[in-house]
Formats: sequence, structure tokens, C-alpha cells
Amino acid sequence: MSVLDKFFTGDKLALAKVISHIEDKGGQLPQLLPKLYAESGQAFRIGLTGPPGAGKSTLVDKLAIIYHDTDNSVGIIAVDPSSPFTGGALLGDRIRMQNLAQYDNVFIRSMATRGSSGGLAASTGEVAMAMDAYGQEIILIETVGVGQVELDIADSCDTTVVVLVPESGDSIQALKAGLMEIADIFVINKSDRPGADYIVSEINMILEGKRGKNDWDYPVIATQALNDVGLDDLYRQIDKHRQHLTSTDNARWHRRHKVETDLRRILGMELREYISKHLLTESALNIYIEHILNGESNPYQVVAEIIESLNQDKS
Ligand SMILES: Nc1nc2c(ncn2[C@@H]2O[C@H](COP(=O)(O)OP(=O)(O)O)[C@@H](O)[C@H]2O)c(=O)[nH]1
Ligand SMILES: [Mg+2]
Repeated sequence: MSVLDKFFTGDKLALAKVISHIEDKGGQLPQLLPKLYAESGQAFRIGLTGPPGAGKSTLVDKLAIIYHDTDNSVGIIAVDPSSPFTGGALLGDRIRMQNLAQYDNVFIRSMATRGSSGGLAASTGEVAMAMDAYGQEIILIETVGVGQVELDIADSCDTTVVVLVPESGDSIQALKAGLMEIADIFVINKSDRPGADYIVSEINMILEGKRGKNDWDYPVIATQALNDVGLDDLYRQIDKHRQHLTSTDNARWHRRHKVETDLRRILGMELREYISKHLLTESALNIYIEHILNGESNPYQVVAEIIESLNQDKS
């Protein structure tokens, strides 16, 4: 029996192997990915993003248990900035994995931000697809909401939850640009701390304009993940957003949007690979750089030449 056969019979080890193959950009991917795609599309993806220490992992774990208790299989992807020393996932995530391992239908995978972040964004989508094809009904994706890549991952989810804490109040203006735009639901976690009411009302103020233009009301929920406060409310709002997306008015638009996001992501990933393999190899890069340093060329000219050579390939 091949790994993929085992995968489709619900073998957890085969799922782990398939995910490793995706992460390692293994040679079977061109055959594998379309097969996974054909079997995916049923899972609901929930992204949780926000600053480090906001309580995302705690929230994800508690949500996972709620979903598990309501008879859903759950996949968790924790996209973590890797430690510069170990290059691997943070210790905390290993402990989490042990805690969640007792739940049969919960599968957790931690992905470290190794080197190129563009590659990470791409493979996170594929890992989610693998979990989806495997049959996990709910996929929770945790990312640190700092860079564009992390924002892209979050944005590719069905429902995006932005997690902030009372201490984020001062930096709310800075957060406005990226995080505020992708959020469907806001969580103010650690609301046991002072300043929670203040940040809730500040976010509500920022959201006023957005609410007027949309038929979704962007809820702001105060939680204490550690003390199990507000989690049911969060669960209900996620469910409400899911119903919103699948309503007759929105379902088609939402499916289209997912296909578009997939297309752009996959093309971006393949182009990046193609460029580094064929157009901007280490040796070509060195030659280009020398030419530019010698004043024989400039970056614009080099790029124009590369694009031109691409066009010639096609004719
Ligand atoms: N006071 C308080 N601490 C919390 C709460 N939720 C999580 N924490 C703690 O905050 C720390 C960071 O949590 P974690 O889930 O790892 O945050 P992440 O970096 O966003 O994933 C941990 O020590 C948690 O126990 C909360 O509601 N109140
Ligand atoms: Mg975390």
C-alpha cells in the first residue's frame, strides 16, 4: 500500500509523511498536489493571527477542544517564527502537541519560518489542503501577524480572527493597516488585565465605517483564554461568520475568492521556484551583479532582459 493509499484510509502517520513531503518540496509533489486538491474543499479554515504572546496558541487549543467535543475532526497548523538557534519549532509547541495528542481526531503540525518566508506561505496552504483532503473538518491556523506573508496566510482562511491584548492599545494605529483589514472577528484576549474595555471601544470606533459598508458586523470579543472566558462567544461568532459566508448571497463569491487566492498563491510559488532554478541561478546572479557593479548594466535592464528571454522561450 502506498503512503497515499494509507493517507486516504485515515492513517495519521501517512498524513504526517505527506505533510513532510510538502514541506521538503519532495519530488512527488506534481502528482500528489492535484490528487489532494481533488479531495479537498470540505474543511473550514480559521486563521488566528496577532502579536507574539497574545494568547493565540491558548485560544487555538481551547477552540480545538470545543470543536472536538462537538464531533469535528480538527487540524492545527502553528506557523511559528523559528528560533535562530534550533531552527525548529518553539519548545512550547512540542508540549502542546503532547497535550493534544490524547485527542484522536486532532492533528497538530508546527511549521517553522525557515529562511524564505514566501515559501512558507505557499506550503502552509498546501499543508492545510492535505489536512482538508485527509478529512479534518476544521483547520485552525495560527500565525504571528507581523509580515505580509503571515497576513497572506491569514487572509486565505475562511474566517480570520485577529487576537490583540489590552497592551496593544497604544499601537492600535500601527496595527490598523494590515491586521485591521484582514480581520472578520476581533478578540481582545487577556481581558483580565487593565485596559481591555478601552481597546474594545477603540477598535469598535475604527470599525464603525467598515460596518456601514458591509453586511458583516465585525464583532469584537473580550476573552480570557486561560480562564475559559468568552470562548463560547468566540465559537458562536465563528459559526455565525461561516453561515454568513455560505449564505446564498455570498457562497458563490466566497468560492470564487478561494479559487482566486489559490491560483495566485500557486502561481507565485511556482514562479519563484522557476526563477531561482532557471533565471536567477547563483552563477547568473553573480554575473548580473558584476555587470551592474562595473556600470555595464543596471537592475532594470537586467530584469527587462530576463523577462525578454522568458517571452522568447514561449515563442
Ligand atoms: N493573563 C492571561 N494570560 C493568558 C491568557 N491567555 C493566555 N495567557 C498566557 O499568555 C502567554 C502566551 O500565550 P500563548 O498562547 O503562547 O500566546 P501566542 O504567542 O499568541 O501563541 C501564556 O503564558 C499564556 O498562558 C489570558 O486570558 N489571560
Ligand atoms: Mg503561539
